[in-house]
Amino acid sequence: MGKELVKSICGMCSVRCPIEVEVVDGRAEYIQGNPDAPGIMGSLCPRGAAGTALTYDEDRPQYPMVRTGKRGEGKWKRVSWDEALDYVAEELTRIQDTYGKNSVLFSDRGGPFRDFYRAFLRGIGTANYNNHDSACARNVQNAALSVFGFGRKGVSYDLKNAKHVVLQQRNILEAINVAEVNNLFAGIEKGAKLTVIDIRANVPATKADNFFMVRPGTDYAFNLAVINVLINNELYDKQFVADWVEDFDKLAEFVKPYTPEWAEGETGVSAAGLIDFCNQLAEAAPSVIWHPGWMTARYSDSFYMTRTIYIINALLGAIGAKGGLPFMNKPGDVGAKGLKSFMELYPKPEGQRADGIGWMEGRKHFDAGPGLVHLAYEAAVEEKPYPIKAYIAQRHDPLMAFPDKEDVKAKWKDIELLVAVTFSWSDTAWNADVILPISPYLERDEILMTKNGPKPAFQVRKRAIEPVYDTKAVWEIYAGLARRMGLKELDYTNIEDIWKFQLEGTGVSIEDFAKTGIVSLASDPLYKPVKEGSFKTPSGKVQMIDAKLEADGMPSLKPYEAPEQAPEGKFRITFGRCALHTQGHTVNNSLLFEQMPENVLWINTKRAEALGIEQDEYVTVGSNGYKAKIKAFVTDFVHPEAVFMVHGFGHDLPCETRANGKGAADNMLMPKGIDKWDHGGGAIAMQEHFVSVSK
Ligand SMILES: Nc1nc2c(c(=O)[nH]1)N[C@H]1C(S)=C(S)[C@@H](COP(=O)(O)OP(=O)(O)OC[C@H]3O[C@@H](n4cnc5c(=O)[nH]c(N)nc54)[C@H](O)[C@@H]3O)O[C@H]1N2
Ligand SMILES: Nc1nc2c(c(=O)[nH]1)N[C@H]1C(S)=C(S)[C@@H](COP(=O)(O)OP(=O)(O)OC[C@H]3O[C@@H](n4cnc5c(=O)[nH]c(N)nc54)[C@H](O)[C@@H]3O)O[C@H]1N2
Ligand code: SF4
Ligand SMILES: [Mo]
Repeated sequence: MGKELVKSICGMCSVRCPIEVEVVDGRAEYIQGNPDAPGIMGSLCPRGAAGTALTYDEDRPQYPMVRTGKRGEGKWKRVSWDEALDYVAEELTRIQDTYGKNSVLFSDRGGPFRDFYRAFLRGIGTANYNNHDSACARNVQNAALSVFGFGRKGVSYDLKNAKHVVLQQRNILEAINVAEVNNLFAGIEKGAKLTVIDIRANVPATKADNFFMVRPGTDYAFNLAVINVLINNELYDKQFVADWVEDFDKLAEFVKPYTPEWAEGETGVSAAGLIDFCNQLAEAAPSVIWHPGWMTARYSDSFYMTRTIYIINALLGAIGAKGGLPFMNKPGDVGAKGLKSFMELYPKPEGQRADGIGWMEGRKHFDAGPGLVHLAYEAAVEEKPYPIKAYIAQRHDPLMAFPDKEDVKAKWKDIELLVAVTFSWSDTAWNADVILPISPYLERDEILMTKNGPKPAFQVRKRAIEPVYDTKAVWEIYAGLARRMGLKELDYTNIEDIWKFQLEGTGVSIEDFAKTGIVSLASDPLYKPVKEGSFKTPSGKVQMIDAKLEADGMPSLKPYEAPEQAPEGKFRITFGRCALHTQGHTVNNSLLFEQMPENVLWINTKRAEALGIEQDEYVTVGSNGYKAKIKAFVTDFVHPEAVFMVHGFGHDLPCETRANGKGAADNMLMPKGIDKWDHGGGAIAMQEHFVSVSK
């Protein structure tokens, strides 16, 4: 067999960096970044490099399984793929015949590989497709829609050409996207300034020109004061505002009370520092990127906070600007034809969504496409507007991604069929009725994906090696279910035919991917000017007043409310990512586990002293009956009101031989947290909880 270099796409997180895999005698030996890919330059993050350990991990589910004991008891029977798919298809049919088409709920991680299985969902007639995003970036998505009329991916970040980058609650050097990191450093080398606004000194803070440690939960106050200064000191882009901002006068009136001196009292950041920062921004405008954030499921005002970020970018003229937030290009923008969609083979399913999005009072302003899955769990409990009796979690671990897994499990108790489609063990898989194990990314082909951006492209994920265990690709699973449920349009038996369907009419053929794995649809990056039609709001402008939001009973310009105070002696729980792990699903990866086997609890020096806690000592962190042991990281560089930990630890599954029992689970420190959500943006407010810490 010899040595081979296969171009593919990383699957260790949702960024999907282009990779090159060295395969020796059929075994994946080494992974590096695809040297032909723009922005990657052959580099990968540590997780991407550890993909081989996922591939050869004996701890992962190796074959399809059906539960034999009670839910969550861990008793399984090995079945063949035919048995597993027959069982799921029969159960889905029975449930739909008994309770109606929409009684099947589905959720996934989102992303560019969804078209085929979303077509399957349309084919079987359920309206209840959801992604995971109410635990992630939904507030950003809905804030972008509210201000610009297009979603968060309607703009990109021109980090290479920026003159000032602002990271507020955005940990760009640990919550990694390799191309973004490389582009940021290219920008910094050319002289870009970096400002970090955070509740602790994260890694980006160590590289920053300005670091503002804000009181947890007061970012909205900080931003309102920035708008106040930009307007009062006339530091905004007057031409851009005159041409493209609607109801600017209402904004100006609204921010009047929010002076920098007022904000100092709320946030702890000096008024003089804030004013100086605003002057720096104005100097760099329009080549400024104030990143709107990513994991923003944190507070009940995170949606409004994110709206202010988009508004500030607009005031600085950065929307559509080089070095700012240029408009994203799709294939059509550069004169190319997009991939043909399987979803279009079927009509949109009829009936109301179970989560109420699009039709229920207070939920009409949300983006209906991927829904808000936590609200569909409510429907499962109440059987309103109809019963939910089957649930497929595809590449989604809601029991770890949402707060308080016992509470979430209780909401699922009347669901008759729980299916986990996954490549690793997870709380959700452990609690399921059927496990359909996916081949990890090195072992599977995937439908073609489109990468929108300055230069849109098509990309292919090709299997680098044959499956190590009895697992299947995502398309094989849904083609198998489609075959059994009479959807002959999706009854494919090889990926080449799928690719051929997708490429129809594009003028591109699968051979064009052979050399680099990527087919670029433009030769140069395209910067589209702001013009008529750029903004998809009713007025065609950046809107301060969102009529849809107001019709749902919420103000567009919401007065600031101070965050709840921690009860005496307690701390606000905060969390984030680290460079070495992806969410909860790499902790058991042998290479990454070796580098970082547990998380630590960041605690401010003064507060630790008062509790008699010393550096590296194990402490107990607890809330509402959950208690975990975790090592203390005592530091001046975290706000005294908060403790911080990396998410994804504290596993308790016996099948995960390495991760079991290591570190603490932040998600367990948020009792019944799924019921606390931001009604403006739709995401869970995970940092509205307090914990105790003891020696
Ligand atoms: N308390 C707390 N909760 C959080 C967070 C937090 O920081 N703290 N972070 C939030 C964020 S930002 C997110 S994005 C979510 C993440 O949580 P999820 O949306 O659930 O996503 P993952 O944990 O990445 O993956 C879920 C499952 O899919 C499996 N999987 C991974 N890749 C694949 C694949 O390619 N195919 C298939 N079929 N399965 C795959 C994994 O093994 C894992 O079991 O959690 C959110 N929840
Ligand atoms: N290595 C790695 N990279 C990843 C992921 C991963 O799991 N591992 N996951 C990917 C995913 S799904 C996502 S959503 C992104 C997340 O990307 P980010 O949202 O950028 O990452 P986080 O580390 O969750 O949080 C960012 C920062 O918010 C800070 N923070 C917490 N509370 C507050 C607050 O009240 N105010 C302010 N100003 N700051 C606060 C934290 O200290 C942290 O530094 O990362 C992606 N990239
Ligand atoms: S950021 Fe890292 S883990 Fe994520 S796709 Fe890129 S290399 Fe893979
Ligand atoms: Mo996320």
